[in-house]
Amino acid sequence: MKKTINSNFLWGGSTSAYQIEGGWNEDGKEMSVQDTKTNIPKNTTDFKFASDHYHHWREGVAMMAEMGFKSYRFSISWTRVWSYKNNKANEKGIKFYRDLINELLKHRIEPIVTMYHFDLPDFLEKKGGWNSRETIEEFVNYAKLLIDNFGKKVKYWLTINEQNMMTLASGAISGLRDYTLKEIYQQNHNMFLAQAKVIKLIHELTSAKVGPAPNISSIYPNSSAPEDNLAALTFSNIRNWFYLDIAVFGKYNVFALDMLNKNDSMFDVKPEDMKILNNPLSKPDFIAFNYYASGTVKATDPNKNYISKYGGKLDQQTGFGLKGFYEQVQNPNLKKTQFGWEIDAVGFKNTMLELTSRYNLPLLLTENGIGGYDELDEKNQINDQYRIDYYKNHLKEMLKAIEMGVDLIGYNPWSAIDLVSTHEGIKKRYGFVFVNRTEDDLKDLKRYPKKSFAWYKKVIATNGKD
Ligand code: BGP
Repeated sequence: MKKTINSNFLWGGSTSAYQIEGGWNEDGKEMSVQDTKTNIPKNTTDFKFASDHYHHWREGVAMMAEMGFKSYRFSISWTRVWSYKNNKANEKGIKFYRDLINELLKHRIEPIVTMYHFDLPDFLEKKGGWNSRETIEEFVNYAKLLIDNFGKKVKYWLTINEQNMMTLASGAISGLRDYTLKEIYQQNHNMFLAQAKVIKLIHELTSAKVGPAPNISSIYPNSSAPEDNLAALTFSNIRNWFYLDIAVFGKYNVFALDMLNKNDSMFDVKPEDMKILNNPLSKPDFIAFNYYASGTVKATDPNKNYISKYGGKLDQQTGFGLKGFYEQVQNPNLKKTQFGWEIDAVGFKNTMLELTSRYNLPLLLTENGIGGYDELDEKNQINDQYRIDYYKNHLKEMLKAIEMGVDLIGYNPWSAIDLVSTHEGIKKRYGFVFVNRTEDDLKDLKRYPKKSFAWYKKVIATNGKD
């Protein structure tokens, strides 16, 4: 029988705490690395007010319910629920998320909760951040707090959002300094240990399902030259599979290890670490993944002293390079978004097929979408047909992947509501709902459904037929 989208498919949308909430210092919230970021480019919104979801969340949930959401993927702000100043839980912060979760459940929207989305407490960063093993235990304690408070209601947990981008593009994401290769991989190792411990905890204490949420992209070679193919294999393994091989198989990826050895940058592993990473209770139940675009690379020219570690402009989708291994290039076959990210719906299908053939686990899409400039017209409407076109093409390929046997349990595009982009500010919008504010003017923060809102509502109502 032909496989198709299940009737209990988790159609929804996605956000993250620091990009949507605002209320940055309210009700006892402390600073995260996003609040203390100093490298925010001029004229780019910071995260102090964001979309002011902290004061508009009920209206936000009502609009999600109107679209027919079956799920909402959001993150909890670590510094809102735990006070390092008082060394205890912040009850007001806990209440915020308890109310949010209850409101979602009232509307039959399944909460999919990310524990950590780019917003490490500044207190921990100052003590060494993920380079320090202390952060592992802090993360476990924080996860325990979340399980104690929300564990009875949350059925889907995500441990860490885009660990791969957080480490490989650390400057662009969290504004922290450029780390050495060894430091980056030490951070990775420590995060893997933290994740393994938390997955085990969730399995021991609850009946919920849990998975990691990396950013995964199909990687193409620039040509059919064997050297370019090796570059593509290497980048794909370093960017994608390194982060999942360890979580699923408990093994470090050979391409990444080779690259680290050649750079004399191998991280420290304690004898007991591999046991922690291989505990059967620490295995994910599904793989959550974020997909925006594919990537294309070529071999690097050994005589060209062209890059620092990571080459030119770096963000989640562009600018990766590692001397002697790969250099990311533009793909002449693909169109680009207004913000320069390539658009590749077929790559979305390919990515799911690669994930499935490699790990054979259920998949959950936790981010996919297109950032662009949206403005209210004279009738207070937003015609974001370009967003509808993007989604239509991606959903077509998603269906093909499901028909081929990919076990995709949900689609939660980025973003449910407009929010502040990681490095482009509020001008780069992703939502089905427009939030009326600009870079430098908070205006009235009123919410307006965009054209894509009605379109997505129909998609959900027809289970993907639109
Ligand atoms: C992902 C992040 C999100 C979000 C999204 C869009 O990598 O998990 O937090 O920001 O990318 O990226 P941007 O805001 O940079 O356009």
